[in-house]
Amino acid sequence: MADLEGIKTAIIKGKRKEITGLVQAALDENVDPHTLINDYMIEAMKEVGANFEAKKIFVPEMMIAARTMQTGLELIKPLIAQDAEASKKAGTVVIGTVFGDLHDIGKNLVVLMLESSGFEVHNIGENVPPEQFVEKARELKADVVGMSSLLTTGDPHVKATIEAMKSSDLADRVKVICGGAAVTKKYAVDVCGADGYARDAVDGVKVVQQVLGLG
Ligand code: B12
Repeated sequence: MADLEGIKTAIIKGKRKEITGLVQAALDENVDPHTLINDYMIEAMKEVGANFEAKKIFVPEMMIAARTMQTGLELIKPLIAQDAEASKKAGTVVIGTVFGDLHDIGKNLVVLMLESSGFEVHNIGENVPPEQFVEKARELKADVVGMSSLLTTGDPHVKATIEAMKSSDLADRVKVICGGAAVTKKYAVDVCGADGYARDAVDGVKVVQQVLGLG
C-alpha cells in the first residue's frame, strides 16, 4: 500500500534518495497527483517552515527538504501537464518571484496548474525587479502578471511591482495578481491595488480566470 505519510516524512527529513521510490509507488497505485501534492507534500513543507521557525532546523536542512520536494514533484509534473497542450490557450500569464526572494517551489506549482488549465505561462524566474516584470509582460504580450512573495521583507517589492505595472502603458490591458505565504489579500488588493490574490495554486487558476472574465 502507498506510504503517503512516508512521503511527507521523507520531505521533512530531506530523504532525497527515498522520495522517488515512495512517490512512484503511490503513482503506480493511482493515488491522485493533486492529493499527493496538496495533502502530503505541501503539508510537509509547512512543517519544515514551522521547524525552521522553532529553530529545530536551519537553512541547510530547509534547503535539503526543498530539494527533496522538487525531486518528488518532477515525477508528478508530467501527469499533471499531460492534457495541457490540447487546450491552449485561455490566455498568457507571466509569472515570477519578486525582487530579493529566491523561493520558487510555490510559484512553479502555480505555473504547472495554470499550464494544465490551458494557459500559456512564461516563468521569468526569481529575484525579479519590478521593471523586468513590466518589460517581460510587454514582450510576451501577457494578459496577466503573477508575482510570488514568501518573505515579509518582500512587501515593498510587491508594492513597487504593482505600482510599476499600474503606472505603465500596460495598465489598462494587463491584470496583476499576487500570491505566496508573505502576502495577504488585504495587502495585495486593498493596499497595493492588485487585481487579485490567491492563497494556493488551485485558487490561482480560479483568480486568473476571474480577472480575465472567463467562465
Ligand atoms: C523551502 C524554503 C526555503 C528554501 C527555498 C527553496 C526554493 N527553491 O524555493 C531556502 C532554503 C532556499 C529558503 C531560504 C530562505 N528562507 Co525560506 N522557506 C522555505 C519554506 C520552508 C517552504 C516554502 C515552500 O516551498 N512552500 C511550499 C509551497 C508549495 O508553498 P508556497 O510557496 O506558499 O506557495 C503556494 C501559495 O503560497 C501560492 N502561491 C505562491 N506563489 C504564488 C504566486 C501567485 C501568482 C499565486 C496566484 C499563488 C502563489 O500557491 C502555492 C502552491 O499552492 C518556507 C516556510 C513556509 N511555510 O512557507 C520558508 C520561509 C518562507 N523562509 C523563510 C526565511 C526567513 C528564509 C531565509 C531568509 C532564511 C535565511 N536566514 O537565509 C532565506 C531567504 C532566501 C531568499 N532570499 O529568498 C521564512 C520567511 C519569514 C518571513 N516572515 O519573511 C519562512 C516563512 C520560514 C519561517 N517560518 O520562518 N527557504
